[in-house]
Amino acid sequence: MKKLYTIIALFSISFLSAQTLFFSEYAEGSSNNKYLEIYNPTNAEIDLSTYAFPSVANAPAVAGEYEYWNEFPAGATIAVGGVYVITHGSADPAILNYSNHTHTYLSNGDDGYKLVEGGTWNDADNDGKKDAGEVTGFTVIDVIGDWQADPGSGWEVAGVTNATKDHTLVRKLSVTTGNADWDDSRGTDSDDSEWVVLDNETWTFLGSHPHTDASLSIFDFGDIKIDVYPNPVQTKLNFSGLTSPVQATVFDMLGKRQLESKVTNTLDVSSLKSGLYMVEIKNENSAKVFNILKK
Ligand SMILES: [Ca+2]
Ligand SMILES: [Ca+2]
Ligand SMILES: [Ca+2]
Ligand SMILES: [Ca+2]
Repeated sequence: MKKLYTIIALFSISFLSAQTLFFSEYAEGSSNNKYLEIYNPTNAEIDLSTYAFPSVANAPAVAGEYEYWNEFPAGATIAVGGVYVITHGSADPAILNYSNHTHTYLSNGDDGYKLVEGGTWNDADNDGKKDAGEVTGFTVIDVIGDWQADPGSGWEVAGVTNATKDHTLVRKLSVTTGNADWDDSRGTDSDDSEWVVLDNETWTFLGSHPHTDASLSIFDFGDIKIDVYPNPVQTKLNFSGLTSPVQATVFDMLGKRQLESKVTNTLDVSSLKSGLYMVEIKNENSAKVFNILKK
């Protein structure tokens, strides 16, 4: 149990000090059906003027450095719990419908993108453009791919070869902040990856985050699989797959206990105020911590 409390404490600290915007979805489909979705998990609207999404095309000119400094349009913001969608300008209308910003050079599978904040610009050649190497000192918040080398056609994610090409990637519900470590984020299999790899041209999850579709929210609890939904939740959180009651405890972002109950099928969360919470479920053999958003 000590270990679990340590994990909870760490989670709480990260919520307080380091929760950031992150890439919630990525699609590299057929022709120009490409997009990046960015999610705001914080409790404040975020002004994107100090953020950028620099990239490298194929192999980087200088390993580890960006080639193209891509900025958000003036006045761009992301609401609390909202998403910001960057699409190719010639994407399918079903994608363009959700577009907040169009950008022509999105990845065709082997081009690394990073979500970054801050940085200092020195316009070395005085051309008014933020050329490669001119912006330094920025903080990398999240990544899809890296700037180390051309991966070939695409990067492997969750054990799926070339997952960044002709697939849609959706960030798991359990992810609450960005991760600058691509190898850690992509993982090696469907359990340790922060991403769910979906078929080419899957756009069902575009335009919002997080998602609780069965394929995204089922997780292992001991030797059974359970599904928790809906999320975001308004009144009742449903548990499917549990065969005997578990102890459920709900903590707020400060790590303060807000609810405690035995649960087999549903947990009434109607008394909670709106916001992000952490739920711990446990029985004699297993324990699991996940996040919910109360509407
Ligand atoms: Ca493609
Ligand atoms: Ca490319
Ligand atoms: Ca320049
Ligand atoms: Ca989404």
